[in-house]
Amino acid sequence: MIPARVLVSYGSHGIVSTEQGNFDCRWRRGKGRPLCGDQILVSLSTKEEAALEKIEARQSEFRRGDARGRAQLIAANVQQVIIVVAPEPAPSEFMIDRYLVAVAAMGLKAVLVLNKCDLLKTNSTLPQRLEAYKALGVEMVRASSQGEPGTDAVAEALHQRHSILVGQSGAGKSSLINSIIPDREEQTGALSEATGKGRHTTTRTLWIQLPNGGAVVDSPGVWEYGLWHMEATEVQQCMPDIQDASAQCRFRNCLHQGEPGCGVADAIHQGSLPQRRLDAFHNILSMQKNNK
Ligand SMILES: Nc1nc2c(ncn2[C@@H]2O[C@H](COP(=O)(O)OP(=O)(O)OP(=O)(O)O)[C@@H](O)[C@H]2O)c(=O)[nH]1
Ligand SMILES: [Mg+2]
Ligand SMILES: [Zn+2]
Repeated sequence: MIPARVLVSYGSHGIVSTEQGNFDCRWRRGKGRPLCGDQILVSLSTKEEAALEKIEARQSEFRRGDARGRAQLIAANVQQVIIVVAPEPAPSEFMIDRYLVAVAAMGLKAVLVLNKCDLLKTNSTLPQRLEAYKALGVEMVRASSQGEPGTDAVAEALHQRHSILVGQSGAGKSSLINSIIPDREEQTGALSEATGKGRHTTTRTLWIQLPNGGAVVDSPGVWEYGLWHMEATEVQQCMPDIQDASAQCRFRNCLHQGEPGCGVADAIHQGSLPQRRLDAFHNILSMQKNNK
């Protein structure tokens, strides 16, 4: 048996990377279903085919909620989530807030990328809206794969780490990776099926090794990123600014919807908490209700 990394996972097989090269690998009944990014043990039957023996314990699982609020697993063993946002397509309101709740719930680190800066109009309010997340300790870097300021800052954020790029379809995730890894097409040549022929839209979650250490997962863009089912208290624990302000609420189970003695309402009134963060909290709670 030899160790392998799952580059892409299909229903009954996947492509794995080993010290002896990449192999098509069969998943086997009773051995579990590997995710992109899983570390596994495989046995090599012929030179061309490998079979799954064991999935190693995961350090993390990146997930999303489906339309019914059930958790769907996307990738294993990432350490940070790079949320890619661009002037075009205009970011969906509250999507960043939902990603940040998910990242906190998964115990990962978040980085915001303001991409396609070449398209940024001087009067755009987007940079300012993204800078506001700095108050939550989220780093924001600017990038463009078609002009200034280039992609160096993103390359630096990815260096020696395991990251997943997420965001809306068309935000430029794959273009960022192509610009950071010039030989990417070569590396993923065997995976052309996974990226879809004649289309640019990413259709499969792919693990891509970085030349100087680390790896980046490219994932299909989403229209809306949904959360899996969480209780209101758990959502709040994943929104540190709301959680802090709620320490002053008179009622321990206050949902900050006009209850008397609400510390969150006070914080907004005093200007220490933006109204849109509370709106995001309520947006998440109402999406959670629709899930059930
Ligand atoms: N002007 C400009 N266009 C860009 C930039 N990055 C990507 N694009 C264009 O935006 C479109 C979408 O880019 P992709 O890299 O495929 O976007 P993606 O986020 O991977 O999209 P999905 O795979 O569907 O999630 C393409 O037509 C790119 O040429 C950029 O920095 N500036
Ligand atoms: Mg893509
Ligand atoms: Zn309250």
